[in-house]
Amino acid sequence: MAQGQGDYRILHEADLRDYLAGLPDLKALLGDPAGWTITEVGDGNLNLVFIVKGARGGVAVKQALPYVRLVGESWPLPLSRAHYEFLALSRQAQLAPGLVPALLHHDENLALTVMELLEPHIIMRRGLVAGTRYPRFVDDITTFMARTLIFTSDLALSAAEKKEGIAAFAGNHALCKITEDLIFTDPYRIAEQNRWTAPYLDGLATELRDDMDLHVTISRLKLKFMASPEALLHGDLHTGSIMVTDSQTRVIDPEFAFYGPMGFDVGAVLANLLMAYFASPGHERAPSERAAFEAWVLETVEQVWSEFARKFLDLWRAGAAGDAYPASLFAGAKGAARLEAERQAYMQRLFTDTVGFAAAKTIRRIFGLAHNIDFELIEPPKTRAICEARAVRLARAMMVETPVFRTIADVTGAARKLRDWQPELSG
Ligand code: SR1
Ligand code: MG
Repeated sequence: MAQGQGDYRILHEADLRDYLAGLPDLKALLGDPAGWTITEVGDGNLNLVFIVKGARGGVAVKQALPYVRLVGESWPLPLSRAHYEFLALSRQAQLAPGLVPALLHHDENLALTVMELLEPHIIMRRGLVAGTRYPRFVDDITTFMARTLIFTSDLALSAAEKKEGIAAFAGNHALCKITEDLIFTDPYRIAEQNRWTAPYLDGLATELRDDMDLHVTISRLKLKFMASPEALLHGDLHTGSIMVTDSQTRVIDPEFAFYGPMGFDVGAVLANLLMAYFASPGHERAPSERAAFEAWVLETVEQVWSEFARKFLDLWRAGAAGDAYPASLFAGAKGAARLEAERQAYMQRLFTDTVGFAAAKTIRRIFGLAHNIDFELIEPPKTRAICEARAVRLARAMMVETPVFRTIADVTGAARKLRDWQPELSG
C-alpha cells in the first residue's frame, strides 16, 4: 500500500522549482530551471496542479493536499489518493494506450505526480459550455471505457488476478466514502453542505427529501456501488476529468479509482453529456443558436452507449478469457448461441445500471456539494434553475421508472422532449 508520509510538505512555486531541478530527467526535458515559469492552475475540488514551462518543454505537476481543497483543512483527506491515482493511470496507460497523460515521475512521500503537459487540450466541460463539438470523443472515450472495464473484470482475468486487483485498490476507501456520501446520500437528506439554486429549486429539494421511491432506488444504487467490484473504475469520469482537442482525448484524474460497478463510469459520461444538453439553452444568446451543438450532444449520448457496447462485446467475443463463463460450459453451436444470448442480457443489465448511475450523477450536481460550471455559469439564477429542473425531471424518471428506458434512444428521446419544458419553480 501507499506511502511513508514523513517527508510530506505542501509545495509552493519556489519549492517545486528546487525539487524538479533535482530530477535530472525532468531538468533535461524542461531546460535551465532559471527560465522556468511555474503557475498553480488547479481548479478542481481536491488538489494542487502546477504547470511548469521551460525553454525546452513543459510538464504538469499534481500534488494531493491533506484536505479537501474545496472545503479546507476542516475536511482531512488521505494523501494516499495520489498513490491510487498513479496506480490507476499506470494501468489505464497499459490498457488504453494514448488515452491518458504520460507519467514522468511519481513521489509517494510528497503525494506528487509529474505528467505530460497536455497542450493545447482544454477541460472538455469548458468546451461544452462554449458549444464546441469534439469529433474524436465518441471513439476515444468508448475505447477507454470498453478496454479498461472489460480487461480488469472477471470476463478477462483469472479469479486470482481479479482479487489481487481489488486488493490493490481497496485502501482507497476514503475517496469511495466521498462518493457514497455526496452522490448517494446527501442530496436526499438535509446535509449542511448541500446547496441548490435557491429559492427557485427549494420545492424540488424538499420533494427529493420526501420521495421514498427515489430513496429506495438511490439506496439500491449505493449498495451496488459499494458491493459490486466488477472492474477497475476511473471513479470520477465526468467531463471535468477529460481533456480534449479536435483530434485528441485524454482521461485524467483517476484518484477515485477502485473496483466497482461498470455502469458507474459509463453513467458518469452520459450524465455529464446530458447536463451539457440541458445547460445549453442557458448559454444561448439568441434562440436556437446552439441547435446544432445540442443535436450533436444527444447524438453523442447515443453513440457513447452504442459504441461502448459494441466494443465491449467485440472484446468479449474476441476471446477475453477470464474465469467467468468458462468456455467448457458453452461448447458447440448450442453453447455458442446461449453464450451470445447471455452477453446480450449482460449488456442490458449494464445499461440499466448505467441509466441509474447517470441519474444519480445528475442529481448530485444540482443539490449536493459539488456543482458543475455547465449550470453554474448560467445567469440569471432563474434561467439556471429552469435548466436544472429539466435535468432533474429526466434524472428522477431514469431512476424510478428505469424499465421505461430500455434503449439509449429512450433516454435521448425523453431529454429532447424536456428541452423546452417550463417547470414550476419556487420563490
Ligand atoms: C469533496 S470532492 C467533491 C467532488 O469532486 C470530485 O471531482 C468528485 O466528483 C467529488 O465527488
Ligand atoms: Mg478530479
